[in-house]
Amino acid sequence: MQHPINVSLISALSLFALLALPCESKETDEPFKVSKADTAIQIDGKLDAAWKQTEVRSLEYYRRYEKADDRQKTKFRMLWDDENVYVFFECKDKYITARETKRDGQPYFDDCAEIFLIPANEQLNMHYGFELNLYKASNDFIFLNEFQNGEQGLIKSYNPDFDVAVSIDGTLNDNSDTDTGWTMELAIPLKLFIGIESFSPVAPGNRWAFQAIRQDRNDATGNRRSWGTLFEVDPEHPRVHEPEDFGFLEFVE
Ligand SMILES: [Ca+2]
Ligand SMILES: [Ca+2]
Ligand SMILES: [Ca+2]
Repeated sequence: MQHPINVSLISALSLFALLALPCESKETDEPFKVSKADTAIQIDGKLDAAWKQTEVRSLEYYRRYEKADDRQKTKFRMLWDDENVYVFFECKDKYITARETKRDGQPYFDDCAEIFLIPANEQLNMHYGFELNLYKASNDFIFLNEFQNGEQGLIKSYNPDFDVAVSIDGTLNDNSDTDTGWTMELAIPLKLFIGIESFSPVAPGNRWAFQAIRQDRNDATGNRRSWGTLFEVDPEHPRVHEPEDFGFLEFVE
């Protein structure tokens, strides 16, 4: 007696097992070390002394690059103290561009720095997002990966106060010359996380999940840009908001 249905079931189960194989886990990656700032941080876009004492890592995972200049170097750093977490992007850029000026618009079509924070030691289905272009136009939000029926929800009305400074070495929106690059420095107040700060407080040895992204637009018009991430996104589904692609940071003294 034949049971073809069982064979299909086994095949389906094998396929499912294959598909369910986890990607290389970010939990085994070396966490990104975030040192405590031993002096007051001036938010001015400059790499002052305190920034020399924390880990620096490049955003090596490039996507959507087409041209020779689409993979420009980005160095990333973070610090913390009792008031803020600090973020510093240092970006090489031959063609510095910006258009968006409104809050919660589309800075991600410009040269843009982005950090997504899960203030917990687990890749939860939510993150705080900060995306800023060189006009400091901020798209800030709380992202919910599964709001309802498996669909994402985006709370863009989250409009926190935080400090940001940009410095530009080159000419903005003028591609007749060759620029050198830009920096962005952020101070994100810990009070933005009131209510969940007890789960993984900002203190030595504790971890948060996070992702850092740099968007790079080099054309005067259109929305074409490449991007680089600190942690690799799934090449089959290159989307920046997937928590399983987030890595971890660790607060250290
Ligand atoms: Ca917002
Ligand atoms: Ca220029
Ligand atoms: Ca650019």
